[in-house]
Amino acid sequence: MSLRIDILTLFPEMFAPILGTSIPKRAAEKGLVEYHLTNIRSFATDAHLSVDDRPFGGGPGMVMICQTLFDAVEAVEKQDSRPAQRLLLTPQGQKFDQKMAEELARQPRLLMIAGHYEGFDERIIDGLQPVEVSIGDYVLSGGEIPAMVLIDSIVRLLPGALGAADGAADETFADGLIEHPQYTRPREFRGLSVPDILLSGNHKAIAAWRLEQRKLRTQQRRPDLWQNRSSAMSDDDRNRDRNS
Ligand code: 6GU
Repeated sequence: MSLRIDILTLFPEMFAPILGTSIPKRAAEKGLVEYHLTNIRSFATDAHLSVDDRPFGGGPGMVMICQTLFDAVEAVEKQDSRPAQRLLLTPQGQKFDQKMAEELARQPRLLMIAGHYEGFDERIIDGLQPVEVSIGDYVLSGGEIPAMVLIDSIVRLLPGALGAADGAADETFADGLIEHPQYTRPREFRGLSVPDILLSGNHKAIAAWRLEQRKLRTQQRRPDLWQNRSSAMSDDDRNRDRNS
């Protein structure tokens, strides 16, 4: 069964170039995923087709109203019997990471709510009980780009999404380490050469060099990742690490 992704947004047109390109496009063509875009505004009921209103208590900006979002979620969920994991994109959410991508890639159906404006009426969160997700500590104008970030990272994890040659298993973050350096032809470019070991044909030595590079680069560039990895490891792992 393929993964169904519903996207509720005021700007469905933003998604076409991303979903229609590269891996997200190929995954849909292969039947691994289906994308369903719904414009929240099509559930507006007043003459102005309102989806937002001024905040009670005053303050700047506008707040997404309950009615259009509740109606949209209920209507979209009825389109398919698979239960949907509801996700709401907001800078107040849990920080998205590779582990969350892996969990979401195992679901039968995801329903992403991308808001705009200053925020959501809190009763949307209380009533619809979505998992609130953020992609990092910076402010974006809306949840559309974050939704696309989630979709890209999730879809490429679906079995068969990547060509046999690609493979997601040994990439950065799969095991808490960033990637080793890569080189391709020519062997020398403007006086800069490729490390000799990569031209040696000794596959065991190359694998060992790459692992060492990944560890060194993780320690130097991402001490936060290195710390997490060390504290997650057993004593056996640590001894193996020290002796390798
Ligand atoms: Cl999910 N939404 C918005 N508006 N800004 C963000 C974000 C989400 N994640 C980081 N910044």
